[in-house]
Amino acid sequence: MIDETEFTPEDIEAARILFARPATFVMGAAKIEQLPDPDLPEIAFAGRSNVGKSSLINGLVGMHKLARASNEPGRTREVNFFDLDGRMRLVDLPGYGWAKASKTTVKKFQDLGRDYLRGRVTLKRVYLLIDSRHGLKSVDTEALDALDLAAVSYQIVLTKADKLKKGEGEAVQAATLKAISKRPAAFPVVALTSSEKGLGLPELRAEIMRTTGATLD
Ligand SMILES: Nc1nc2c(ncn2[C@@H]2O[C@H](COP(=O)(O)OP(=O)(O)O)[C@@H](O)[C@H]2O)c(=O)[nH]1
Ligand SMILES: [Mg+2]
Repeated sequence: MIDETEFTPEDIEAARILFARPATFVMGAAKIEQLPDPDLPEIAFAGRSNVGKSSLINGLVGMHKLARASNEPGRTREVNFFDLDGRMRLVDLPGYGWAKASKTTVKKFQDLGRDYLRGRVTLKRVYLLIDSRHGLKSVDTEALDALDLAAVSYQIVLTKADKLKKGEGEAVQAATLKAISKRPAAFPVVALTSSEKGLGLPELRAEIMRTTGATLD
């Protein structure tokens, strides 16, 4: 979990209020030319298909159906933009590692994700989601390399912690932290979350609020 001592109860409360405000779907972009104007700070969520990106966005804003959460990989082949209270955008990036998609399709949407990551001036941080039951896999290494290359600040977020046994979360957090310790653009904290149970979400909201510089007024 994110080190809670980093946030005061006031920080956590302010973030709770902010994320309870209206969140709306802005658009899904299938091409780099279709992105919205870069006029708001953005936070992006990346990770393999099915890792829990859409569920995490839903969990953060407390809406079950804002971002589509589904087992159908075809629904996540766009860069999806969500507006939070006109103050920031949450960005759902195309998932990688789908077994069923063709090589060309995979490449097309990975290129889109990569172009977005490289060129987006308003992008404040990328959260790279990793299933806490599996830890970092070789398919994730390519994503980490791309993020380091793009020099975008990123942080690992472990998902589905509700599926772990007691103590396993801390172990996978420590192992993941060790694995990324030499990566230049990695934020040296690994968050442990469960969108299902809300674990780690108050701290993640506070961190996003801080990272984007968003305020309540
Ligand atoms: N148990 C559990 N399941 C989750 C959690 N987050 C997502 N899931 C499930 O994992 C599957 C994929 O989630 P989704 O958000 O669509 O992943 P995405 O492809 O990365 O957007 C869905 O069946 C979700 O219900 C979680 O925190 N706990
Ligand atoms: Mg999704």
